[in-house]
Amino acid sequence: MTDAPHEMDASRADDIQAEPRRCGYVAILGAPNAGKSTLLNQLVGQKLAIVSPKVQTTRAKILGIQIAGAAQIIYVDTPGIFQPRRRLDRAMVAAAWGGAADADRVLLMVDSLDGVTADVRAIVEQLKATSRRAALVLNKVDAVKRDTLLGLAAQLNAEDIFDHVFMISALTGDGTKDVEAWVVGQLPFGPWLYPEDQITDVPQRQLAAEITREQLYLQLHDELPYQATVETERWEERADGSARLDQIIYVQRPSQKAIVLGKGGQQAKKIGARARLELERVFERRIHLFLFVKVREGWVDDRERYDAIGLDFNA
Ligand SMILES: Nc1nc2c(ncn2[C@@H]2O[C@H](COP(=O)(O)OP(=O)(O)OP(=O)(O)O)[C@@H](O)[C@H]2O)c(=O)[nH]1
Ligand SMILES: [Mg+2]
Repeated sequence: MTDAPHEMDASRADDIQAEPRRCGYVAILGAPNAGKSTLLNQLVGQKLAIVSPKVQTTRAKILGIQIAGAAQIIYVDTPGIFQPRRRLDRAMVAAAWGGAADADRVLLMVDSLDGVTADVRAIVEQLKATSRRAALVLNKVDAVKRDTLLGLAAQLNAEDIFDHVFMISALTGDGTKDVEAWVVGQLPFGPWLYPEDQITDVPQRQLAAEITREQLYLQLHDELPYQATVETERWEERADGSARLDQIIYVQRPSQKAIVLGKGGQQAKKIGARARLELERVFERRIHLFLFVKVREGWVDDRERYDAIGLDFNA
């Protein structure tokens, strides 16, 4: 009798052997605002990467790990690729290409509303120059006409670097299951690289900082969000199951601090209130959020800030 459970375990082990495990990295590349982070969140089924209508929202590589049958897919969300001008730009674009170089497969995501922009053309040229093949993911099908999509697909397919073309909406999830199914078949056979319950490499403190930075992108205008960075300085567990978070918003100039704070601190209050709601949703617990705004002139040339973001200062 005591043998029964043992026998069941053995048969399960056989099942796993019947379908060999696969594991690999799949980089999601594209111009800023293509919808890469939206796709990552959609595929993993959880918010790991922040999303905004502004360009250059994502600053560093983010892993989203998904298990599909016998496969462990490690998606790599990357910063948008564009013509870099400043140090932070360079570090972000270098992080994106680094993600592609390390990946088993590349998905090139194109915003179908924008079409083949100069940035898209430059990415295609770089893929060609490095003999990298990719799958083309035309995104935002919910917002464009079918004819536009077919035209885009034909135009990009002529480049002869794409093994497959997908037309999806990362926002609604339309077509994303097809991407997943294709990716699984592309992954090399081998053991899983991450524990089964791990879904990202982003530490909690950093995700929390990103969620506040998302509010800067959603609530502030022009260049300001780009001039700011957020760090979680303290994460304190409370006996009642809630957590207290202290975060610092670094800006470059006193005039920017005044904008973030707003009249009588109203703007900062609004940013904090929305960020707290989103933090509670993502972490599924009560959060007490304390925001501080500090001027750190030239933080964009401060090595320590790059380390905190996970970027290479010397890229
Ligand atoms: N209509 C529509 N909008 C989308 C879709 N996918 C993403 N978006 C929107 O496009 C904007 C950019 O999305 P992100 O996911 O932040 O884009 P990204 O490529 O990660 O941008 P960066 O990190 O700046 O490079 C957001 O406003 C999204 O809501 C889609 O399938 N349809
Ligand atoms: Mg992004």
